[in-house]
Amino acid sequence: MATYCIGDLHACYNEFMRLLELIKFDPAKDEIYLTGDLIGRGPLPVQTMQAVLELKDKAHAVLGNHDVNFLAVAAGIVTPRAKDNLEVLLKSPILPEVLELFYHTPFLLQHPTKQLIVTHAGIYPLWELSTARKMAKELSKIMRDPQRRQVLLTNMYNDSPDIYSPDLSGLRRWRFALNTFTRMRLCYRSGVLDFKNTAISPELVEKDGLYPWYELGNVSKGKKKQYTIVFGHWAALNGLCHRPFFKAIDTGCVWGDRLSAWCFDNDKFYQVKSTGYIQVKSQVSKV
Ligand SMILES: [Mn+2]
Repeated sequence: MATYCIGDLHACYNEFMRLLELIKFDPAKDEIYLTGDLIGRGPLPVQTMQAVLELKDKAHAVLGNHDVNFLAVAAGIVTPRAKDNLEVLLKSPILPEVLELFYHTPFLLQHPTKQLIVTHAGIYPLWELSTARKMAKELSKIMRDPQRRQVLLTNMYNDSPDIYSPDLSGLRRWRFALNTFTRMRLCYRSGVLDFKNTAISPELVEKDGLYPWYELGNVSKGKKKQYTIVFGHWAALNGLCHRPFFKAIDTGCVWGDRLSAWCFDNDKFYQVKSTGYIQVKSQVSKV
């Protein structure tokens, strides 16, 4: 059985189907781990979510910031932005199924037998894996509870707190966990997160002491069982992080680049070129 991790789909249904063909995906033998941001910005959210629903237990996903934003839009907390292209999904008959799926989609996936961890943005560098697992579980509990979910979705658009403390409680604790699992990119050695920068530069590292989170990560280091952490979210990295235990697999399909799969079992990458968002968008408007 092969385990494939697939990067941020962002509603790029056509590329998703071409990638499944390329890897000769066989639902009888293979399984897929999706790094989240299944929808948002891209052209075909209904078809994409329909495909994910049809894959049933052959596809496992984590929640990304765009998926969580969709939940806030569906709950009437924020107005949908045209550029996110979510309205077609909000009006679709599969909406209840999609919402149910997202409410039960975790923030961290650990493979039952292979040394594989998947999250959307990464693992906060000051956390042991056990803490990350605990925080992800806490957060999922909130997402399944309609009242507390509403509180979190209403108050999630905020960068504070920017550093973890075990004493964090309530909304601040949930929001910190949500921000690390779905939005994190750069971090100071002290553990303070930075949400302003999206690209890595030598100046940021040398002058400001700001590192990609995985440079500081201690989840796999020195452990008997070394986990490979697979993540998406950071399209600007575009292939700059393929290390033995960290794999960044969002290769910017929705921005016109590529959709990528990484196979855990043979450590190979498989990629299809994006047909280009603008081009596909014009197809949508014809429907
Ligand atoms: Mn993202």
